[in-house]
Amino acid sequence: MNYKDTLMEQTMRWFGPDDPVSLSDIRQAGCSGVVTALHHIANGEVWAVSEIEQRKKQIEAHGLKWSVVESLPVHEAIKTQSAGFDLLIDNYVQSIRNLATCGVKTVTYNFMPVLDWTRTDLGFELEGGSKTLKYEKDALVVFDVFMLRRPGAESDYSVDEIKRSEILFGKMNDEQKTKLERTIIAGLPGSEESFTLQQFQQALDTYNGIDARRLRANLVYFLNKVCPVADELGVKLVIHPDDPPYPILGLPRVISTERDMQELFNKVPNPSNGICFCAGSFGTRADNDLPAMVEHLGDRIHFIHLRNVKRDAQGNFLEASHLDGDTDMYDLIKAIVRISRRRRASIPMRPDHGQQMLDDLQKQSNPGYSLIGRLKGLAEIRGLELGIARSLNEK
Ligand code: CS2
Ligand code: MN
Repeated sequence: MNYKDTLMEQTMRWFGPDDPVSLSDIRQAGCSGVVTALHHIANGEVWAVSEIEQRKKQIEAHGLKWSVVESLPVHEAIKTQSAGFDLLIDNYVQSIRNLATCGVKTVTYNFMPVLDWTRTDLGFELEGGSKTLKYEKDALVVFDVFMLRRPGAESDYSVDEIKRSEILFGKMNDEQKTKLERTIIAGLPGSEESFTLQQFQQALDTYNGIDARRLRANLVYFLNKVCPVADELGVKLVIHPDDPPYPILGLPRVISTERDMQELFNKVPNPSNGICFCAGSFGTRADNDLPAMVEHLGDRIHFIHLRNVKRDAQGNFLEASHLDGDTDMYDLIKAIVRISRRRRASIPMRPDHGQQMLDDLQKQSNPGYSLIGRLKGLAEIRGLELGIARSLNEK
């Protein structure tokens, strides 16, 4: 086997025909595949074969392949097991069948309650003028305690945190408050929901009485229905970890650590039960040892998101350059090269977000998904991987 055969498959996320980044842009960036979803189909409805085929043709017309679905969203009623959830699971299984019929066999989802990923600033300016995504704990507390006024929110934070946030809130003008609210609950790229403050509190209330144990049981229930079919069809169902990987806004989290993952694989050992290894999400916790996680979870990893974060002890983090944050990308990619060789597999990977920079600063783009920053990240990762792979050969 040539060492090139087990290098990661290079992809980028594409949000469909409305994405300001085009398929030819993605092709020019050096990708062979795209990661996309049928975002126009409402969460919970079946993805028809005709719709999947049409999207697939569009992608293939640009010399690309539809490598991974991200995401086939899991309806909130499945997560909370409320009215109609069994029917929604049937629909989910039917979408998986239809995707498999069309040859699309890696499917990403997440099991985060209410919100997909969460940030408090979508345009934090870095030295030099590029912009990045940031999560500031105090801003989240401002939103939770002083804007949303979630019942019982105060008890989730320290006295200091509340004091600091109160001062911060006092300094914010209306425009800043609206911006913070929209940033947290208007829905980031890829998420299927968007809320007003009132709707948001109602959505949180649907989790009353659902703790992590219960949420995990609901996830296991869901997988026990979907995985047997996926096994049969050769589909890999990969769960995206929580972002950030700890409870927020009083909501439970169940996919934040290696332990969470191991527990899930113990409970649902089916081969289709896999993981989307998101380095940025797991890397937000200092107690997650990423290269070790790749080693231990290796056979279950069927999709990789690479990005880096700079974090501090207070729980703040920002999305750093791909080679430049608290995650040692050299160690991480070396672990990926090793497991790919062991498995004789080329695992699809995408640079999971990028900073907004250069010409993109003047352009409309989906936060985290402008082209140039992702191209930079991809190029850095590609070079690092090639260097590691070749030097391992020489040894
Ligand atoms: C996020 C998520 O990792 C990411 O980029 O954009 O939207 C992620 O795609 C989903 O949580 C996966 O289901
Ligand atoms: Mn990710």
